[in-house]
Amino acid sequence: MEPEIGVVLRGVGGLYDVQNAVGEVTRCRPRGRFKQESLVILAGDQVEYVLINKQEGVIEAVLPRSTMLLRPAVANVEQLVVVTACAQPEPQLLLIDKLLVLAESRHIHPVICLNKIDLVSDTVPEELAGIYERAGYQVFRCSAKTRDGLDLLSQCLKGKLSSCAGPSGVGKSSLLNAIEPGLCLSTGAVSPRTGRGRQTTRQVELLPLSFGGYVADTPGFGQLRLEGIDELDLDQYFPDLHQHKGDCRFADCLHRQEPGCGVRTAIRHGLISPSRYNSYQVLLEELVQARTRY
Ligand SMILES: Nc1nc2c(ncn2[C@@H]2O[C@H](COP(=O)(O)OP(=O)(O)O)[C@@H](O)[C@H]2O)c(=O)[nH]1
Ligand SMILES: [Mg+2]
Ligand SMILES: [Zn+2]
Repeated sequence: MEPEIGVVLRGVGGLYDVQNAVGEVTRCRPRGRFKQESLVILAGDQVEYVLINKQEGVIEAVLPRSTMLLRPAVANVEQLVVVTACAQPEPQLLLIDKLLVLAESRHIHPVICLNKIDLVSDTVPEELAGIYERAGYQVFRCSAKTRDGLDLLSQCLKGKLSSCAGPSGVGKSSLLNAIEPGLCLSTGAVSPRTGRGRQTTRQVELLPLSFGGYVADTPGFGQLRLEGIDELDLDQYFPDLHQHKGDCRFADCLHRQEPGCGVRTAIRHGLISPSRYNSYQVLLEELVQARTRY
């Protein structure tokens, strides 16, 4: 029988739900050699599988991955939607910048969603959006509650494999529920008893969107550590800083105290948002600390 190609939606106790191009889902087990060769299958993987009957199949091969996120692990994410609330909880600019660096370093296209605009006056989202639009990012101003901005966000999700990221309580599940009412994701920020989000699943699941595309419902990228980034490369993942690097006197300028630094000149001229440079400095220090810990 001709093998089919599909995308892994979720793993279920050693089996995998695979969806083909016309939306049919087949529960598949991996070929025996996957275990022998300790090959891992992730949500988001494109796989080749053969049907053994109407509902069951066998995964024969995993196609090469274009991108890869860890903790939670999900393959082939094209777009990272960095979600923040305008209030409740307060935006954490450092975390937003860290998620943007993560995406940039993995060649995943990041966009930003400012949720809960209904809770604040217009100046709050405009100030936040200003920081990120100046840095070249697309910013969506949304409210899962009033449905403001959801059409534009849906358009951005259409036909792509996206993942939402951001701290618990910002409204990731609420946004997805509002965009795709059939999903019925559980919402409600923090359980007062455990202090943790109510969503306890650590498994990643890809949610098919009725208008085309998938969103990974991840438990969030909580303990986010930047790993495997060279200190000298960090500025590449800050496009707004990086565009001034050519003006630095030294090619290996880290934009700290070096003389003739084009990045710091740009900041003095108001061309870079101070919060972005602050995040760069904090993350650079984190990378230095991680390197010198041994
Ligand atoms: N006012 C307001 N509340 C929201 C909005 N989006 C989500 N919430 C509330 O924020 C809380 C956390 O939402 P949830 O979707 O669980 O956040 P998640 O942890 O990021 O998935 C819930 O009580 C939601 O009802 C919004 O746009 N406006
Ligand atoms: Mg949630
Ligand atoms: Zn410099």
